[in-house]
Formats: sequence, C-alpha cells, structure tokens
Amino acid sequence: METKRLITRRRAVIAGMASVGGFLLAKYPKLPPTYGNLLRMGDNLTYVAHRTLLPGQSLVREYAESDITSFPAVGTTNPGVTEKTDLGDQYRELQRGAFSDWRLPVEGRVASPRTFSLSDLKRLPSRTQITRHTCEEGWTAIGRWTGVPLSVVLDAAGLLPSARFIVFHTYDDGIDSIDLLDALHPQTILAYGMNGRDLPIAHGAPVRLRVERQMGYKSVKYLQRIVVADEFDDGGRHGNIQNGWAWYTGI
Ligand SMILES: Nc1nc2c(c(=O)[nH]1)N[C@H]1C(S)=C(S)[C@@H](COP(=O)(O)O)O[C@H]1N2
Ligand SMILES: [Mo]
Repeated sequence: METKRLITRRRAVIAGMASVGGFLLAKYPKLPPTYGNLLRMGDNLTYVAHRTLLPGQSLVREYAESDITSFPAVGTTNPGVTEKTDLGDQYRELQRGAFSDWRLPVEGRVASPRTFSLSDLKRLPSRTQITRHTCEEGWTAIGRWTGVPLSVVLDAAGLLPSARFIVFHTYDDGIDSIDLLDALHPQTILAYGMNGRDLPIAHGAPVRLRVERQMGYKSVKYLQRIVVADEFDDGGRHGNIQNGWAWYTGI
C-alpha cells in the first residue's frame, strides 16, 4: 500500500514536471547532438551535467554598472579588412553605409521567413544585461549588452514544430549553432548595443549574438543570416570544431 502510494505520488510529480517543461523537454534528448563524435566527447559531460543541474531557464548573474571592465576584441575584429571573400566585400560596403543596408534574414523551419533591418530590430522589445564574457583563452570581461531577445525574433518568424537548432552565419564566413533551449533563454539576445553605444565594429557590428550560458566563442559576431534547422549543423569547415572547440560549452 505504502509503496503504491509513493509511486502514485512520484508519478504525479513527474507528470507535473512534464506538463511545465513538456514542450521543450520533448524536443531535448538526454544526450547532445554531437554524441558519438570522438572529437566531441567533452560535450556529453557538459551537456548532461548542465541540463540536469539547470533544468529550467535559470539566469546567469547580472552585474552592476560599476562592475563593467575594459573589453578586449578577439578573433575577427573587422571582416571588411580581414576576410578575403565576397562576404568581406559585402561587409565593407555595409560599413560604408553605416549598416543602413544591413539585413538579417531569418529563414528555414519557420512559418514566415522574415528579413530584419537594424531599425526593425531596434523597434522590437529590448533587453539590457550586464554580464561576464568568458573566453577559452583564459580571460573574462564584463560588458553591458542591449538587444532584442532572440525568442522575440524567432516568434515573429514562427518556429515550425520541426525546428530544433538555430544556425548563425557570419560575415567572417563562420557558422555556429545553438539548440532551442539556449535560443529561447531570456538572456540570449541579438545585441546591437554595447556599454550604452552602438555595437563597435571590433565587437561584431551591427549585431552579434549573446548566449550568456555558453563560453564566449558561442556569442558570434557580425551576424549575416539566421537559419532555423531541423537537423544538427555545427558548421563543418566553417565551424568551431576547426579550432578543436566543443559545440556545447555551458558555463
Ligand atoms: N564572427 C565571429 N564571432 C566571434 C569570434 C570571431 O572570430 N568571429 N570570436 C569569438 C571569440 S573566441 C570570443 S572570445 C568573442 C570575442 O568577442 P569580443 O571581440 O567582443 O571580445 O567573440 C566570439 N565570436
Ligand atoms: Mo574566445
């Protein structure tokens, strides 16, 4: 009798949890999409640990104005100068026009593909957050980011039920992706402002991603295109595996 009651209660608790997180959890396997890739065994541990310890959309710490530090610019600091590709040329052109011609397509597994200008993004609800950036090189810095939550932009395009990953293409010819749980996290924003000004070129102008629960390199700069995908896409030769960096790097 006692055992039976316990089981019933446990079932009720599980059912309750399922109804709250059902939408997201149903989409999330227990293992990362990189499971089985020898080069990416590190992902398994961080993904499972992270997703077990932080089952909800818990927020990372936000700091005070007085905590803001100087912020180095790392990796590409100007695709218009450094990228010997068509994308680099395009970026130089956009830069000349103060990014008034910059457009961000949001396409793939969405009900209505959309293209946003910088002013379109600025008209959407915004969020400002002072957070710590952690680079794989061993430094951290605190900055104030202003932008539109990625969830707002994805809502505007309408995620189809088959949507599983959000893939980002950049003007320095890079590709990276995050899963829906990170994409819909309230602190995941498309940032167009840094420390109260327009986002500087060196930090990813006109718009960069901020994924605050991941290592710094997941916060891709120089956004060019967003693709909603139904399959895992780590960017292949355009992705961070080229650097030996994990796809999932929860902090
Ligand atoms: N497109 C693009 N995004 C990028 C990079 C890059 O080289 N290109 N470098 C990454 C790395 S390793 C870090 S630490 C941060 C650096 O951002 P910052 O230049 O604003 O400090 O951007 C990340 N996003
Ligand atoms: Mo980094």
